[in-house]
Amino acid sequence: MCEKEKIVEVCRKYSSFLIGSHINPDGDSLGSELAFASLLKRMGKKVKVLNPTLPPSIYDFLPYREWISTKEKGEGWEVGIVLDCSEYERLREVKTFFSSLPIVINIDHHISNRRFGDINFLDTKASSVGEMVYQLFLAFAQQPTKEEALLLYVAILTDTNCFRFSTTSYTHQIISNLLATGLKPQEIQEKIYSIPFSGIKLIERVLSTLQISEDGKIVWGEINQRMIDEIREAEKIEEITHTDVLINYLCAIKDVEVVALFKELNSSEEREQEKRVKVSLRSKGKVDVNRIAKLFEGGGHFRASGCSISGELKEIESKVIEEIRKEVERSLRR
Ligand SMILES: [Mn+2]
Repeated sequence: MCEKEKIVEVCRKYSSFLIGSHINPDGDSLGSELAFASLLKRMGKKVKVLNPTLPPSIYDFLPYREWISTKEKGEGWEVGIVLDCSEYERLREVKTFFSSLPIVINIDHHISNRRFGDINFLDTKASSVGEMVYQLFLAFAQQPTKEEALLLYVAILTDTNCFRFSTTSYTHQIISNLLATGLKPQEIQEKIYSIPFSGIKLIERVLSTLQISEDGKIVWGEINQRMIDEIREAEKIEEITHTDVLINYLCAIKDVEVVALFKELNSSEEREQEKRVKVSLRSKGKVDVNRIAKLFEGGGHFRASGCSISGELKEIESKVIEEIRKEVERSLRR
């Protein structure tokens, strides 16, 4: 029996499910977990979606967004389903609610996945977990509803950076089937990718920090806490959204192989104000940035990875750039 069939069997047999995904959820984790939760609910199952952190506000428009909770007491769920999450640690505070369950299903496409489930449905070639969840719908002999199709569309759209990375003809066939439910792709893309003025002001600041290696293969920039505070004050806003899409613009620079963005994390996100820097890494396809992220206890994919390191921004920057240089040299020499 293949992993998909095992998942169908478990989902038919049991009646209560706890579904979760990684800290700071993205479009793929949210779309995948909500679509799968909706399918199970349609089958009459008891379902709860439990995440360590709430979604960013750009995803407020997603159907069933209100199902996501960050609180749980431990109510004797039978099956845990963890999506788009390479390891238990990325579930942070809610980790034990999943790891203590009798059956855990792990559905993921990260190369760095640790196979922590009782059933591990892993496909590192899949563009997104959304694509894998679509396959599960077929394994259940179910077509997605319009709402579920929207969720899966967002999952695939965002993880492929608008269908640029890791897509195959099969990915586009799935997209075609999803759109056939009546989705309006342009409206959805505008909701996710239009950037507020404050975001553009932040890009202006980040561009002024850009550096490029002598060989032109590595580009990096930084977002420090001062920039964020100043823009927040000038624009009179609470939160600057879209800091994550910024790195994708930098990937457009010609002949660059690796892009890195260093972002000082807001101390309130972290326990006891310890200084941390979030490092986002992107590759054009020749250099495996997952190998670099792993050196700093992070991980992800060949072309997109990240890690979070405690310490001072400048120090971390030079350490990471040093490792990127080695990896670029190693990869391009082959
Ligand atoms: Mn993903």
